[in-house]
Amino acid sequence: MSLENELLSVTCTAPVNIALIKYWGKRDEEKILPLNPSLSITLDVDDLRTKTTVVASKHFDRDRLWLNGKEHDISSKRMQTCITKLRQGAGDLRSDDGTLLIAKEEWKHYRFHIISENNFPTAAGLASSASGLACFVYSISQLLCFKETFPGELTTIARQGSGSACRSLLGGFVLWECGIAPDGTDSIAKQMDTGDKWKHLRIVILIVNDQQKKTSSTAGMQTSVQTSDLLKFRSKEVVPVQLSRMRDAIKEEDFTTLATITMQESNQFHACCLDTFPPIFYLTDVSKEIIQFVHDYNAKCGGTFVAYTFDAGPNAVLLTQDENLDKLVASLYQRFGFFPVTREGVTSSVCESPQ
Ligand code: 2P0
Repeated sequence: MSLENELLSVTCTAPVNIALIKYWGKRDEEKILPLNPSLSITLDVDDLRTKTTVVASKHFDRDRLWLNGKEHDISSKRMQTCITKLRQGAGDLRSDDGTLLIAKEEWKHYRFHIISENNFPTAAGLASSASGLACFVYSISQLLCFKETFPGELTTIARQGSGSACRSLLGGFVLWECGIAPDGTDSIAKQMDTGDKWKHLRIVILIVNDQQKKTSSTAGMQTSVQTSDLLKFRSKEVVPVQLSRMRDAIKEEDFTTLATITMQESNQFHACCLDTFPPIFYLTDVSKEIIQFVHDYNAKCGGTFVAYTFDAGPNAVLLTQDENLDKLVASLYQRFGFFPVTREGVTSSVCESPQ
């Protein structure tokens, strides 16, 4: 059988992940090695995904990428690094009966057309680069029959597309190891916990603003590394302790501790943004009202029933447990009047987690 004139294609989806222990700052810009480990939860929700189709042909003259219907430059160093590393690890393509269809050496003659779509706002602090680059790397790896030379290698490639993307390749609670090796081979993402015992966890996403943020995460964290003493202190002194507590909380199914650390982490990340010079403001007045609402809600209920976390944008991700969901949603509606419909620029959706 010859594939000389065939178009080969594969379509994959990748989910968004939400960091509970935040990644902010790199120790190596080129290889995208983080200052500290981070921990995320992968969201199992159909309306927060990237879907990517990769078509390969010997007859394409170059690699091309379309994102949400618009052609994008694919010549960035990050994307080229990912494609080069994926090509290097390509395997033989065989038919079901074992017949060799494309030998691994042949892939260098193929070029890709990559069509990617996010079904949620891009670059609004909703982890679009995480699901986007994870899907980009994963779908090309599938097409190329990529073979890992060490466990977690694919996550090191996704990491070089965008740091947080490495966490979107796995489900449940995912740890992105900081690593110590200068070549970054030990800075991989691993599933820390399947999340099977956390099926009652619910995520409520409040879209405060779906516009693209002014300061990209990449640029923002660069300035933070250069100017924020708080970030240095946090990565060395705070994150290791919080990560260890979070690990125990996940294992012990301790929502109160998980929720508390999640809020502290979010606050410290945004404090680092404020400690950056010039400061970076991702939270808006509405974001701050949501923070106040959560603390008031918990105080009124006499415990920790809901947590918030904010990434590099104003949109809130709330964590709660199934038994509290209806009450929380009713209170959100009473306070903000934005559930379940869009009102005053704020929308919300509820999803199950983890994946
Ligand atoms: C996180 N964020 O852990 C943190 C919390 C934003 C705030 O990962 O430069 O888009 O591509 O590695 O991965 C955003 O950073 O940055 C991010 P690059 P990325 O989810």
